[in-house]
Amino acid sequence: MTAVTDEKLDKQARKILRDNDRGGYTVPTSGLYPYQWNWDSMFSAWGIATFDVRRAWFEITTLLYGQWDNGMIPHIIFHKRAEGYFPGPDVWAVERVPHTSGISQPPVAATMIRSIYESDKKAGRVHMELIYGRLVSWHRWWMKNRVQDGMVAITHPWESGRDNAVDWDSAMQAVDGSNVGDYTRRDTSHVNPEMRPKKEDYDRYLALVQFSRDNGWNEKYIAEHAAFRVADVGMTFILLRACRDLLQIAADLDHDTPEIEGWIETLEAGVANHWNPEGYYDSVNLRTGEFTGSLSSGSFLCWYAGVDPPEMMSHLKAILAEVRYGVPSNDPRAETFNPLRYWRGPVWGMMNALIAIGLKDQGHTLTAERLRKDTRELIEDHGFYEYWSPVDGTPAGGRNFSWTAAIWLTWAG
Ligand code: 9WN
Repeated sequence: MTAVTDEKLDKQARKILRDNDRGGYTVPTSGLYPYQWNWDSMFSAWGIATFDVRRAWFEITTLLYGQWDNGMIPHIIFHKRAEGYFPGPDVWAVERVPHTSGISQPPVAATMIRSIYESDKKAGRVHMELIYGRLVSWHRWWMKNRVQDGMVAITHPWESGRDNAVDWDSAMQAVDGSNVGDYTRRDTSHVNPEMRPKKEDYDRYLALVQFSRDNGWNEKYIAEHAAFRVADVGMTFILLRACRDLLQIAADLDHDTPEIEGWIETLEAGVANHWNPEGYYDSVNLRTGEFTGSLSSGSFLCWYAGVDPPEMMSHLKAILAEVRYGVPSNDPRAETFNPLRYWRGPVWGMMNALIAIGLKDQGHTLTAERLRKDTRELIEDHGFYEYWSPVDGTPAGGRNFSWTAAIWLTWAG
């Protein structure tokens, strides 16, 4: 890789983030995802901060416009009308402005914001002071409503950010998708349907939205009665990491820390409950108490959360030996593996960034570097795609993707 090509890709990455700017918030990609998505937006802010830190703070502020009074930060903020995505605000039927979805998404915000703040300590302090309380109330919402036995529960596969991952297969069997009525998907008109979740998945996704909507997004009721409730191993690791970063922010701003320290203790204890006796971190179907039997990319976020069992490194090495480009979102030796179907096999650049950050923190620098090199090559050879085949690098999903551009500027490039 020459410096000239590097510069060209840097320029392209910045252009993608600017082109995907809708006036204060960044869409994941034009067409396929025309609104502000929670974790995408925080990756975007991280990337934008490398060339326009004021705009990065604004990105964070617009995400927080969508925060509910109970602290929840929704997975989509529908700031203004846009065509081409289903389900839109009418399906979620959340009565507030701006309209939002009714579920959340992986809380990478505190981690990304800490990094932006570290790079903009002086001028950024005023922003940090302003949003700190909102971050705390979001974390408090997770701890109060979603933490069970120290593990983070999701109420919908979309909440995990890893929509059709194998982790949800067994739990989704209990969801009846046969009565959701007629609807028209829009995703399959933007990208190849073979690279997206199947119709039977979508029927169930909608059934879960309708159930929670019809029950007024009441967390207590949903916790007791919804068919689907899974302790997501990726989510537990992400929240644990985010709490550690929030603690550092709190200390820096001179705020009290015992509450956050308590959350960290709870989640650290919960990590043990994700340990499948087969020898790896796994999600747990909370309706049956059974492990989901999936060694997926969520499991490999352990290092990102500061957890480093030798077994996980052996698994990662075995999996990396099977594919040309790591980390696949599903175990390539599993029957369910599909190299192009979304979260059932493809490699995702932003997951690689999180996994590699963790590996590096824990001193596994060579493996972290392999992930960076793989990701660089995928972007250099094909462009800023949503995801790729880990087998041969075939690009898939949306093009000119914001978080792929962001991780190029911050980590891969
Ligand atoms: C549903 C926007 C989002 C990402 C998720 C990814 C995908 C949405 C969809 O796109 O999910 O939220 O319609 O497929 O799985 O991680 O935030 O990029």
